[in-house]
Amino acid sequence: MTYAKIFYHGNCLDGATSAALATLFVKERYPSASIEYVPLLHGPNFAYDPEWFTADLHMVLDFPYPGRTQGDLIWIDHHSSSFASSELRNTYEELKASEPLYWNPQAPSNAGLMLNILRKDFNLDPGDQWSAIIDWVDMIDSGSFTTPEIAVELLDPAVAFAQLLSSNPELSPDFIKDLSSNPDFDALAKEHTWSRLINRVRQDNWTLLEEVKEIIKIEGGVAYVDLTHRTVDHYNPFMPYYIAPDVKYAVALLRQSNKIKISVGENPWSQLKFHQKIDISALCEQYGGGGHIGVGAVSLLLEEHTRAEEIALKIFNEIKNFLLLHATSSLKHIP
Ligand SMILES: [Mn+2]
Repeated sequence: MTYAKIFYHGNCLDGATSAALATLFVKERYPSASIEYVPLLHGPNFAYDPEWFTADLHMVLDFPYPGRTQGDLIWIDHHSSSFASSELRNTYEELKASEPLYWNPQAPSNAGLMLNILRKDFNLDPGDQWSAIIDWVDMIDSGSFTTPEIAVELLDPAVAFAQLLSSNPELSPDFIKDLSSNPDFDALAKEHTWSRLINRVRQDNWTLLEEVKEIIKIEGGVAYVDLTHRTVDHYNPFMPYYIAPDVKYAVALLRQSNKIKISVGENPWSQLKFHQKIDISALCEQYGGGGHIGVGAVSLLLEEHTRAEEIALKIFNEIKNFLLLHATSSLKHIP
C-alpha cells in the first residue's frame, strides 16, 4: 500500500476531525503510504467521478456513499441522506456485511462514530485526548449547544474552528494534519497561524451580531432578520435566540454569494411542547425548500430577491399565526 486518498465533508469540523482520525489510521497501518486529502462540498451538481478513485485505499467520511470503486474503500457516514439513489442503497445493503461500510444516521457526529469503529473493529486506540475532541464535535455537528452563548460568542476554540472551516474549506488539509498530531483545540487555537485566523472569524462574528441586533424585528414570538443588503456567507442561525431568549422561532433572509437563502428555525432553548411546534420542513416544502421539524431552508436564485422576500414574510406570518393559536393555549383545554 503506497497511496491513500481521504475524501471528507470539506467545510465542516466533523469532516475534518474524521479525516484527522483517518490520518492516524493510515499512518499506523501503512507507515510508508502517501496521503492525499480531498475536501468535498455539497451542491446541486455534486456527483462522484470514478476517475477520483485512483489510490490503493480510499476513505470517504461524513459524505454520501460513493458506490463501488476501484481499489479499496472504507466508507463512514451519519447523514440520513447518504444515498443519492435507490441503486446505491441496494449496493450498500449487498456489500455491507463483507466490506468496511458504516452508516449510522443516529450518531451525533461522524467523528464520534468513527472513533468507536477504530477502537472496536480496527483495534486502534488513538488516545484519551480524542474523547474531549468528540464531545465538542458531537455538540457542534448536532447543533445541541447547552446555551446560546456557546453557539454565538465563539469563545470556545472548537466552535470558532467550526465557523472558520465552514467558510474556508481550503484550510482543512492543514487543520487535519495539525489536529492529527496535536488533538487539542485549545492548544491549536494558540498557535500563531490559527490564532490569527480565529481572531478574524471572531471579529467578523461580533460585527455581524451587532448588525443583527440593529435590524432584528420581533413580533408575536417570531424574529425576522433581513440581511440582504450585503453578502453574508457565514450567518449564525442562533443569533436571534441569543439577542432575545423569549423568541420561539426565527426567519432570516440572506444573500449568499451564489443564492438567496431563507433560513427558518425553532429556538432549541425555548422548550416548546410538541403541540406548540410547527413542522418547519413542511412549511419550507410549500415553497420548494425542506429540512427537519425544527430547522429548514428555502433557496432561491440571486435574481429572485423580490419573490424571496415575499416567501420569507409569508413564512414569518404563518408562524406568528400558528403561535397565536397554539403556543398560548394552555394544556387544560386538551382532553
Ligand atoms: Mn457530520
